[in-house]
Amino acid sequence: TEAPSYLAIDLGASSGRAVVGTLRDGVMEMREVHRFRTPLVEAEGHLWWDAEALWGEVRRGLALAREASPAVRSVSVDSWAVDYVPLGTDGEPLRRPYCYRDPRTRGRLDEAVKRAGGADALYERTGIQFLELNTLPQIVADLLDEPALVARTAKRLLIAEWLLYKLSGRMVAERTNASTTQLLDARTGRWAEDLIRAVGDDPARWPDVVPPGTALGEAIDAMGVLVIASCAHDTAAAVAAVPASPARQWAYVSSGTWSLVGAELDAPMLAPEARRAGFTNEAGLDGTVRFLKNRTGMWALEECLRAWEAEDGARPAYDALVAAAASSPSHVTLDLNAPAFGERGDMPARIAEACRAQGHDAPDTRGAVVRLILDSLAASYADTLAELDALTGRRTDDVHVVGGGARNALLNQLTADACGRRVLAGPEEATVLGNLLVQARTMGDLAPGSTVRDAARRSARLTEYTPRSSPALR
Ligand code: LRH
Repeated sequence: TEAPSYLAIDLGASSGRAVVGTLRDGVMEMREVHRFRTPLVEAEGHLWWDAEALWGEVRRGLALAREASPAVRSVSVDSWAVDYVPLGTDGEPLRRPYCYRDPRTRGRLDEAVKRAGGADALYERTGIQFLELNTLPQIVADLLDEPALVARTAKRLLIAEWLLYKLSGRMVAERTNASTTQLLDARTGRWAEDLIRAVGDDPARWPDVVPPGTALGEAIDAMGVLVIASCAHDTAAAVAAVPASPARQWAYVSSGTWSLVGAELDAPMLAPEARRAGFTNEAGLDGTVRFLKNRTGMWALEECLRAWEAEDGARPAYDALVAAAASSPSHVTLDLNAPAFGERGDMPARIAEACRAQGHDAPDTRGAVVRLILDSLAASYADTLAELDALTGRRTDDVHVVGGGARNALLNQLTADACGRRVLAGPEEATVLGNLLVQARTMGDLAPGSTVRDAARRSARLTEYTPRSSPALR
């Protein structure tokens, strides 16, 4: 009999891909059939996602997957979190979705906290870190800036779920993604309806919450392919596929545009210390909690590459830059998590400026800039790991680095050095792997007794990095 295949469409803030996975002897083999830059629109002084172009890429991915592998049985979409498409009563978008980096939410978090009855109450209820990019401040911005549009909004769908709706005709909020809105009750995993009312909105605008692994129905234009809500949040899919061994205490860095640094817990930690340390309790697969902190990831480097590409008229070679960084001495580290680095544009200038503000020279070569970024990321992972261990009262043995950033060997070594822990890197396509494995489980294809993580471990190849010295060994 033919080995079963599935299609994962994974949408990151900088690029998207469609990958066919085939399950053979408990191992998920992956083959990319489509890759594209995530379509972004800068217009009217705002940053938006081009939702219609995204839908075009999803359809193209599905068509290419069916060509490549007629055995594809199911499809799922995951994406970055928090952003949403407002829909009218006819189910059509009322406007483009805003990008979470749009500055319209400035100051809206404070307003949201006020409406929600204070910081401790809001955190205790939702468990979600306080970031202006969250859905909650975005909704407050909508209510204040475009009340007429809100009045016409019948439903809101997060990006992945909007595409699942386009594919299946069913409107849902998948729990892992919905948890990032800051509008879900962290204990029940349902909409916090009274909180939604307290901030001035109507809970009827959100669809029913479904758990990851829910079959939604046949795809509208692909006969016989089942649409499944996998982990719709990319980070949840990646954490589900961390190839960790149950015998070790492990933490993860899900390394992409963002680096999500944290652990998997059985229950949320909702105390004010966790809030003050900036940790979040996002929903994971099967009732687990993703206790993690958003750290700036490859964003800073991606933005430098974009600036240098504009300067040169061609994209600089990534590997050559990392090689130059490897032979550049360490200079200073910056807190790249500071708001000044969160906005689009001028990244090399922002970095130079921040160095001078601290009384240092600006890095004088591109290799030195990249080195500074990687040293800064490693330092920020080490700080976060220390906070994580202090909050959870355990000592991490292994740091699993998954996602595209795991292919950066220099960063992996710097991370091992800074954390004083063994780093296990891979898989690079952890999000896709998690997405595919949850589909396989829903289809009943995982061997009896085999968990998603067991299958992830069998499917992954890991590279190990040991600390060269142990400055941070505590
Ligand atoms: C990573 C990610 C992250 C969110 C951010 C908005 O892609 O989903 O988990 O915090 O995007």
